[in-house]
Amino acid sequence: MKYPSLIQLATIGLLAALNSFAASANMPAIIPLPEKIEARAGEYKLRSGTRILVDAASRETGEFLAQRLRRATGYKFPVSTTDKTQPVKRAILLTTEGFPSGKGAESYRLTVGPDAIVIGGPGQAGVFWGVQSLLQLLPPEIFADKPVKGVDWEVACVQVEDQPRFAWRGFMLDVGRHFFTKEEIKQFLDVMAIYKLNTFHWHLADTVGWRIEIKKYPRLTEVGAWRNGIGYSLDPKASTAYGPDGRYGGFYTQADIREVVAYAQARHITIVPEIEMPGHSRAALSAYPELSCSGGPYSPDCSGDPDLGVYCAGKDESFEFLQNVLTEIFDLFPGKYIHIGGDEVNKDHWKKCALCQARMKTEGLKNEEELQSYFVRRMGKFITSHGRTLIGWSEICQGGLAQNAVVMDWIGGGVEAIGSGHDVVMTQEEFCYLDHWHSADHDAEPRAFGKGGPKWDLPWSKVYAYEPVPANMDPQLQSHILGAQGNLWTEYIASMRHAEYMVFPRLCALAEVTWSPHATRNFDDFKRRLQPQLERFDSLGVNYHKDTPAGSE
Ligand code: TNX
Repeated sequence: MKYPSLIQLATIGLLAALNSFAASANMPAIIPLPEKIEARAGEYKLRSGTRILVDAASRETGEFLAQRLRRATGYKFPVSTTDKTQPVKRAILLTTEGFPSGKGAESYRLTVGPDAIVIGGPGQAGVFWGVQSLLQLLPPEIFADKPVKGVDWEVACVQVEDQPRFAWRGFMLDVGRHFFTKEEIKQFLDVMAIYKLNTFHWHLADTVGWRIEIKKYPRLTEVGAWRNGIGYSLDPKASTAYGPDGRYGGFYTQADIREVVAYAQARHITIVPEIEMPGHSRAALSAYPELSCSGGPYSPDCSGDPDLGVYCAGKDESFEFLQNVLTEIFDLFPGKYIHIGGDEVNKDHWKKCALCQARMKTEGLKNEEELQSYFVRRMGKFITSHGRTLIGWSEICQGGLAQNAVVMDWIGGGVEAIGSGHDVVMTQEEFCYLDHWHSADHDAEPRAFGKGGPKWDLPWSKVYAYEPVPANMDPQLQSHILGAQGNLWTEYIASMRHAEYMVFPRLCALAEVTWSPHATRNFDDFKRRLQPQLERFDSLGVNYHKDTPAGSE
């Protein structure tokens, strides 16, 4: 008997025996909501020794599931490659065989019947997301790190057919303002995977911290990764990110980066690295001040100089330096997109700099906006020549967009960019900035970003209401919207627990915005499904914002 028919048999057999529940309150609580989900009567029970059967392609996912299940249940889940003679009865089958690829690599089908569980998809990404849905069908304690006694490890029978709405379902973490260790990054990746978020945007360099080892320029991390004091009026004791000499900061070695990239890959998450240029670059310029217009000095400290730091656009050395940095970045990050920042460039230095003005003359550039565009285009050509795609914040649109560039729209520009054929990732400040307040009651919360007015208040209900596709957009152009992303900027964040408090559960709402069909968006149902997610966070030891957000009642 061939595999597909085995799967079909398992599926058909289960379906025939089961009835649908009518009431949605009895529906499983998966976030993000699957495209199609049908509850059935009966349940499947995990037992010690439950077999996980895999085809050759699904081995790694099978091992992932076995380990995850083992931690909380304490049971053993032997993983074996099916040899087609083994009955699926009582086992969990993960397979790519017999699933046509027509629906896309991230699609999957999950069937839970009283006798077997089958997860299938055309590729491993889909099978892996199917595993995440299965985990959410189990009691929340399944996410515990140690065996939990007295829990019935039962899964209510269900049939799920699922695929994402958008290809880019992102989360950005600013490790420049606050340094997160590689273990903390892995914790975020773990939670992202639970919500089928597949893009981790790693903001690796900013004004007050350069966080990635670059072999050719050791001073970037020797000097740029450490500052005197935590700054931002934060309590120094709120953080543990201090070096042996008491300075604040830290960085990832290239070995750390490779480890994290592999960890993300195993969870079907792509990492998009960001190296800020030409602005927000004071940390880099504190190490190599000769790349600025004035020659420095600069420091990565928070006090004093409010200038964000800008590379001199007149010096060829600036481009040479950044190209050498990106060459090492290409080697470490295999993904398609390379983020070059591009936001909030203070152009005052360029206005006063003879070399920048000379560059504008020779290149026929009318103003400093066009000089910024020249900068980004020049880097864009380099990135394209290495087979990658440049992505940058809204401001890369100023003075003309580089060819093939992707815009990350935080303050506009996206719609115009789409009009001229560019792709866009939507991350509008008002809906996607997880450093803003959870509610209007600022006194009840730790300091967050922004003051005065509802613009800065972002309850999860508002994230949930976010629609990445602008109203009235020509349907033909909508495919240029790759997806959306939530961003955590960390000026006012000094610890992992605080970061988690800012991110969750708002990121769960964004996961649903980016994965689930728009037509199924339902605030009350999301609220119902959120409750068990919070219990999952408790089991995971992940912190989250607990108060009922204003406006969600
Ligand atoms: C704007 S979004 C920034 C960040 C800040 C953030 C605070 C963007 C490209 N730039 O540098 O941290 O606002 O919300």
